[in-house]
Amino acid sequence: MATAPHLLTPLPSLSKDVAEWVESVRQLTQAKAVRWCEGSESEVKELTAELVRSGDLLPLNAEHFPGCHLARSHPSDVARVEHLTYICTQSKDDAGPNNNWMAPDEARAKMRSLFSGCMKDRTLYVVPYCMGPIDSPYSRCGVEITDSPYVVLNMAIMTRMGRPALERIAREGTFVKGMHSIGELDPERRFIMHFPETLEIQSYGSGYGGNALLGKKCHALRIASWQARTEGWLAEHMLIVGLQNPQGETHYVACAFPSACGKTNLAMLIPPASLPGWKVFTVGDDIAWLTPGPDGRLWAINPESGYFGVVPGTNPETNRNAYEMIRRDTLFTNVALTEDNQPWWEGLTTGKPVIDWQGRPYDPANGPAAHPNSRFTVSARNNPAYSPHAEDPRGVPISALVFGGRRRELAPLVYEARDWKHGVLVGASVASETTAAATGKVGVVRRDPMAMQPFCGYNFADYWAHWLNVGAKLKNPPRIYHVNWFRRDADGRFLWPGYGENLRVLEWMLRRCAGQASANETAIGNLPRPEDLNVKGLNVSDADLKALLSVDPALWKKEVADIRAYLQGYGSRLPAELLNQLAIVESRLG
Ligand code: SAT
Ligand code: MN
Repeated sequence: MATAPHLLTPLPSLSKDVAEWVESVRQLTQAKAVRWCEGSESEVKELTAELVRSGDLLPLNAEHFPGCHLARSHPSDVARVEHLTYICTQSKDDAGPNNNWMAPDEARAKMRSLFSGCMKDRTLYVVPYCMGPIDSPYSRCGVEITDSPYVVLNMAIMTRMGRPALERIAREGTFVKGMHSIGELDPERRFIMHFPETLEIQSYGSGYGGNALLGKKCHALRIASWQARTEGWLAEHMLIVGLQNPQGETHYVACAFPSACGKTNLAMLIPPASLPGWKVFTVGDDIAWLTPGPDGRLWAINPESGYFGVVPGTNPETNRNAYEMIRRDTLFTNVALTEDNQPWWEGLTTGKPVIDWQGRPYDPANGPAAHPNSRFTVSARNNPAYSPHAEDPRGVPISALVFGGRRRELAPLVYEARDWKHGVLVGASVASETTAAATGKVGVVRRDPMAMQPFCGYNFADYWAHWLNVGAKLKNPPRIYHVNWFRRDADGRFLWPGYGENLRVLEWMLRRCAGQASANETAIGNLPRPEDLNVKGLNVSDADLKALLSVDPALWKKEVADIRAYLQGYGSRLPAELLNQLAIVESRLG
C-alpha cells in the first residue's frame, strides 16, 4: 500500500471506520495502489504534474492563464446522466415518482459486479472531505474513493479536502461513503446509485462533474436532502448572494434555478453603473444548506469551496468577476484552444479557436468549438466578490428565497408569494426549459420543482411537506419570489437584458422585505408595477416592461390545470395544502 512517507500521522490511522471501509473497497476493486489524500498544496502540484506527464491535463498559456489546465472528457461523457441516476431506498414510494428507483440489494449486486476488479491497473485515491466550513455545526463530511486523479483535483477545489476532514470524521464517527470509478467510460456500463438510508453513493462509468464529484450533487443534494428532512433543515440547489445597498446594509438572498440558468452569474453579479453604491458578495453559486436559527430566521451555508461553472457566455460584459476569476489556477474541462494555447469558448469576444473541445482542428461544421456544457473549476477564493462571511460557521441570515426557470412565455419577470405556504406552491410548480447540463433534449419545458428535479433524494411529496414544516417553525421566514430572466417576444427576442440588470429586481425584493416598496396584488402573487422598479438608466422599452410585468389569465388558467395534474401525480402523499394554495390562485384568476 503506497502512503506518503512525509506524513507525521499516516492518515488511515486517524479513523478506523474509514480505514476498514477503504480496505474492503481495495479488495473488491483490486486496486494496485492506495493513496490517501491530504489536501495539501504540494499534493495538488504533484498530482497535476503527473496528469500533465500522462497527457490527461494540458497546461494553458502561462502568460495569460497562469496555473490553468485543460482536461478533455470522453465525448460521450459530458453531462449528468439523469436516466442512469437512481435512489435506492427500501420502499419505492420513499424515492417517489420524481426519481428512478432500484431496490438496494439489486443495486448493490449490480454495482459490486461493476466495481469488482475495476482498479487492477489503477491507483485508488481516498478523498476525505468536509462539505461546509470545517468548524461549522451545519457541515457534514464524506469520503470519496475514486480511481480518477482528475476527480481528486476537482474535489480539492470544490471541498475542504484532506486531513482536517478526516479528523472531523474521526470525532463524529459518521460520514457519507462514496465509491467512484470511471470504469470503462462506457455509457452502457454507467450508473449513479444513492443509498440515502445508509449514507452511501456508488458511481461507475463516468468521470464528469455531477456524476463523479460525489461531494456535489450526490452528497450535498441527494443524500443531504434526505438527512436534512430527518434533522429539520433544507439542502437546496441554490446560490447565496449578499447584497449591500448604498446605505451599507447587507441582506442575503438564496436563489434556486436549474443547472445552466445563470446561478453563477447571479451569485457574482456586477451592479450596473446606473445603480451606484451597490456591492454584491458571493457566498455560494450552486448549493445552500438552510437551517432555522434560534432567532426564527433561516440561516445558510454554502457546503462547497469552489465553483464548477458553465464556461460559454463568460466574458467581461456578462460577468467580469467570473472572467477575472478564471484567468489563473483554473481547471477547464472541454473548452477549445486558440493558436497560442489560450482557452476559448463561445461568447468570448476575443481570440479565435483553432482546436475544438475534442482536440480536433476547429471546423464550424462539427458544432461549437467549446462544448455547451464545458466547465471551469476554480477556488471560491479566486472570486473578487467572495463574501467575508462565506466561511462563517454560523452561515448568513436569509431575507428572501427566489425560485426561477427558463421560460419563453407565461412567467413574468418577478412575482412575490403571498406567504410561505403559497411560496412552497410557487417553488413546487417551477418549470424550465432543459439545458446542456444534462444529457437529453435541450429546450424542452419540464417541471423542475425548487430546481431540484434531478437532485431531490426522496419523494417530492414528502419534500414539499417538509418545506411546509420548516416554514411553520420560522418566526421570521424569508419572503419567497419567482423570477424569469428569459422571457421572449414572438420573434424570440429576450425582453429583459439580464446579468447585472437583474439587481433591479433583487433591489425591489429587498425593499419589499423592508416594507418600502409597493406591488400590484394579482392572482398569482404580488408583482411590481413598472414604477415600483428602479429603471433609471435601464434600456428596456415601456412596452417590453409592461409585457414583463403582466399576467395573462388565460395562459395561467391553463398553467394551473397543468400544475394540478402534475401535483396529483404524487397521489395521496401530496400535502393537501399545495392543492389548497392552487385553488386560491385559481379562484383569483376568476
Ligand atoms: O454536473 S453538475 O451537476 O456538477 C453541474 C450542474 O449540472 O449543475
Ligand atoms: Mn447546479
